[in-house]
Amino acid sequence: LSQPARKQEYRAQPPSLEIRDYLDGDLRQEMIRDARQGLSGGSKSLPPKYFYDELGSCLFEDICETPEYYPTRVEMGILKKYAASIMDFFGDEESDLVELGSGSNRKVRTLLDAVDPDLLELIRYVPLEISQSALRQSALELIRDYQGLRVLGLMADFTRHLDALPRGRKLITFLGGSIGNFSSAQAVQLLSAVAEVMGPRDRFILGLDMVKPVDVLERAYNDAAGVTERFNLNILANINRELNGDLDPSDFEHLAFFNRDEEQIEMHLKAVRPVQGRIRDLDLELRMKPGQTIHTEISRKFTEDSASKEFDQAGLKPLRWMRDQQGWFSLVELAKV
Ligand code: AVJ
Repeated sequence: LSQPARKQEYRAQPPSLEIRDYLDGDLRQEMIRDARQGLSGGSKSLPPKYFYDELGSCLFEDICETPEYYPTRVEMGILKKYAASIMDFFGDEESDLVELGSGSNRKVRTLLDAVDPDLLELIRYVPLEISQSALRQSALELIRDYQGLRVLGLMADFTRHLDALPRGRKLITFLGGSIGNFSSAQAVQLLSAVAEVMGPRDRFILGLDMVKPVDVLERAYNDAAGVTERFNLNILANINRELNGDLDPSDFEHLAFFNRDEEQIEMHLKAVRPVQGRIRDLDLELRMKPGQTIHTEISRKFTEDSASKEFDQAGLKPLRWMRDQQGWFSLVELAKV
């Protein structure tokens, strides 16, 4: 009887980190479905979320350091400039700072650095992230570096588990321009799902990469050091490892170009010779002719008009647009209609 009381004495402070797992293993089942669907028919594709195994997440961090890949740097500049005004959201009552697809914690640090340290205890940081390693490491670093901050990590997929988000007052962020990975219809679906979990006082900060001169766009996805090429090819290594495949990355080359009609960058893996591979866990033979491609990513680029149409359809209204000087990237602050 005396033990529970004792335990409580030791716990002078409430634990500041909790992690909840909403994936519990069904990621593999989903990969099986996605890979079978994407690789069976005539026109082949793989969803870009399979770039982000452990190596892929590192390669993406490296892409952000290349001189050609401007979005991360430009977005950081905007974040720094507007951090204090964005974080004015906090300060009166306990609220959550939700980050969808948090990855590394560089962006949230920029936001937290703009907050009076005495107010940190009003904030609970809620990263929602599919990669367990990224989530744990980043959460531990944050509670170490920001005294008073609480963290609730959600191991989850933001296309399926938004109902895992806490119901209280919150500021949601979805940065980096990753909304561009989704077709317009999918984006409206995702934005609607975000609107669904928002209350009238909640706010949503969304990062958008904007339409700009084609040479700038194409260079950003064809860096001279070949990091984006390795990132693109790594999706094959991920499939090989997870699904027992023997695809040979050297059968493929990296292809990235701007599709002007769709206003999107497209990334493909293009067969440079006849491909004959096998993915055992799918019981699938992959045959491709030289020149045929596996479409691995779209990265849509927006205008204020094209984005506003999707906000409208999703039941969201823009309250302000935060941009860099050249208008290359935007952070939009949205509220529920
Ligand atoms: C992380 C989805 C925003 O689309 O620019 C970078 C991913 N792909 N280089 C993007 C990516 C190739 C990136 N997002």
